[in-house]
Amino acid sequence: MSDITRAEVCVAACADLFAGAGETLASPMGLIPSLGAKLARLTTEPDLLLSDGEAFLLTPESTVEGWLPYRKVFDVVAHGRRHVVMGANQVDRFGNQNISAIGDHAKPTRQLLGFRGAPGNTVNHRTSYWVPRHSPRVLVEAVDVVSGVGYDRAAGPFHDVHRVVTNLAVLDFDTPDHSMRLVSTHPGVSVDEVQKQTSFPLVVGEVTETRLPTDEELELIRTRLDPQGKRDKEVPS
Ligand code: F8G
Repeated sequence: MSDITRAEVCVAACADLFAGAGETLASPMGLIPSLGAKLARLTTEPDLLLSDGEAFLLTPESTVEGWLPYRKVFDVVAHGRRHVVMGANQVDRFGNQNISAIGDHAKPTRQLLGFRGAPGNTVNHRTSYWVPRHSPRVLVEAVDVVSGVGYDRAAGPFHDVHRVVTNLAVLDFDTPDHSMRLVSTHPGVSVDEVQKQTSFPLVVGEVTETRLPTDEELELIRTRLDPQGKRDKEVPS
């Protein structure tokens, strides 16, 4: 199907983040990760729990199916049956993430969101990142401030930075020193292009092409999950 968009490839890659998750709370930040979590729930992961981030558990069509008030989210974080997909202003080769500030900490040039739940998330349960614009200023050698904790810092037994999905590629940390590795490039993207848009040398082994969504997944994305096509605004083809 030649009309599959880059955004749809990214949604399927985000759905694959939850492969094998079972009865886990998915906490996807942003549109594409949210579509991915809902897609996983409707296909391979029927037990995945989706929260509205406020008080309820919802079905993919936003019907209330449970009560999860804000304070209870902290219990789930500590318990560890959660997989958060956070954004990142910067993410480095060991998976440290920055959503707090840019520049020298004593006098930042930009104040961003703050630390939010990032430190607690990364020490307690599986964390992935979504980067809609893969560029050298986001994929940096070292982050300016550590919000989410990476593999080069002592982060304890539950630390598990799983993958980074970007508009160009899928990356992970499955290397001897947990340095970021290129897993797959999206159709039409070369390994060179991904490297050029990354400030540090990626580990490049057997790189595959990111899979295309199946016909069933495309149908779900286009008719049930995002009929207005908002996904293509976040990731233009
Ligand atoms: C930069 C860069 C860069 C941005 N280099 N400059 C500039 C140089 C840019 C702009 C300006 C602004 C558990 C839990 C929680 C909770 C609980 C429960 C979490 C504890 C819930 C509530 C809470 C955290 C969830 C996310 C973040 C999702 C995104 C954003 C973004 C963009 C972060 C990517 N590299 N970058 N600039 N949150 N958001 O040129 O300059 O800075 O830039 O889990 O919360 O508290 O905890 O951020 O920045 O996951 O992904 O989209 O702020 O919008 O506008 O791009 O234009 O002003 O000159 P942004 P942006 P200028 S878990």
